[in-house]
Amino acid sequence: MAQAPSAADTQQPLTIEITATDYEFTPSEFTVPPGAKVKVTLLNKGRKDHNIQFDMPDNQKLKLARDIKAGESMSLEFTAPGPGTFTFICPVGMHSTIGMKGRMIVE
Ligand SMILES: [Cu+2]
Repeated sequence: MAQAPSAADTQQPLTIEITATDYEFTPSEFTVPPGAKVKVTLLNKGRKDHNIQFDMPDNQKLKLARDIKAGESMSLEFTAPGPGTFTFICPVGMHSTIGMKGRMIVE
């Protein structure tokens, strides 16, 4: 009889969908459990290019492989760190200073 796959093998990532407009993320806050597999999909519904960059522990920055254009979407997968609050921003131009920021709460 075949062995059942372990929980780790079958764990599906938690999918978080975030919409980028000029110049806002919706939602701008989400919560995930520590150590969870997370898949963030950014959908660009603005006119400008956008990206999403997470400030992770140890000064690590995680962002999409490239800025995405209007109408495009792209995903980023990572493992949630330990408990805490982690900011994310749009690293394109000055977008973060005019509103493109949010936070990921790990708890
Ligand atoms: Cu942007």
